[in-house]
Amino acid sequence: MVAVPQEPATHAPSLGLVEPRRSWLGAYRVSVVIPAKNEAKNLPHVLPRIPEWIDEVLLVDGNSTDGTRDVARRLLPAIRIVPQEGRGKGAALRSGFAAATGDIIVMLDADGSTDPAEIPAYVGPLLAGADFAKGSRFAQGGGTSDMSTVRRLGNWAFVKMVQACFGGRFTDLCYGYNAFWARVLPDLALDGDGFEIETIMNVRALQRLKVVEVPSFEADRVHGVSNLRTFPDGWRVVKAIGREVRQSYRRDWAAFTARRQSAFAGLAGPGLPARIEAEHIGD
Ligand SMILES: Nc1nc2c(ncn2[C@@H]2O[C@H](COP(=O)(O)OP(=O)(O)OP(=O)(O)O)[C@@H](O)[C@H]2O)c(=O)[nH]1
Ligand SMILES: [Mg+2]
Repeated sequence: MVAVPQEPATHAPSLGLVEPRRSWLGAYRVSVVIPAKNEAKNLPHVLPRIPEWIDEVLLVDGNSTDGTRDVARRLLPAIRIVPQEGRGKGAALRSGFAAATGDIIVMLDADGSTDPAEIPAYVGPLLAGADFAKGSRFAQGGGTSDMSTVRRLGNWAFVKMVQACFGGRFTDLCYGYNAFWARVLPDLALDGDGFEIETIMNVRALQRLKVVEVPSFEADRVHGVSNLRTFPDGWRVVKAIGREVRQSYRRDWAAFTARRQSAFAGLAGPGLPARIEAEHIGD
């Protein structure tokens, strides 16, 4: 058997790119945004796995007290540490997106459950014409070993709820591994602070953008405990879906009344006398 040369497992000292490797990306730059709250022990399972052709890695630190920032700088000297404005994963991601300079933004977690080696599977569909590449643990080829039955049921119910209101054939709603063109950020107009951020993002993307689902595997977090509290955070997701539905109906109603008003304005305007004149000419 021919021995296949192995890729080095660690980064080059800076995020300098190897040109031939990224010719397929053209001139586009890719940023990776990673929210992290006390993930010092997990970062060694994440940062060295980021492909070397990534232009920029931003770690949004949630006031960690376990040396997360130092570990990140040691593992990846070129990393940008971004302080978060506000509290929660949603606030962290919004700070990271605002600071990112890439044309494409990839978001993934710092706990070792989302594998940076999957990044090309997200970037590919974007280059092929999608606006938003949405990770899914339940699409064919995806999976999870990090989801309790209760969370699985909750996610399934949320998917069905959103499908009933907006349609679509997507398979996952509350997953933290996505990628999108930075230019769509104004369309998403993100405003959530907590774990509902992914739901808000996905629901808006599904309504407004060209979305492709990417099968992804979510592994167990390597060390530490989850920041997510199943029931309070699940309730935040329910409220976020309710808000999106209300906003969508309000928008539809406003569009409907605007259409009706312009139709009436057309009837009462120059159109009507012209028709009457035409009838007289016919007499
Ligand atoms: N900066 C920042 N990061 C956060 C905050 N809350 C969570 N995170 C990060 O967001 C990512 C996802 O959080 P987790 O606690 O793993 O939540 P989860 O993935 O839903 O839960 P598990 O499946 O149990 O891991 C991790 O990288 C966290 O460190 C926060 O308030 N600020
Ligand atoms: Mg996690």
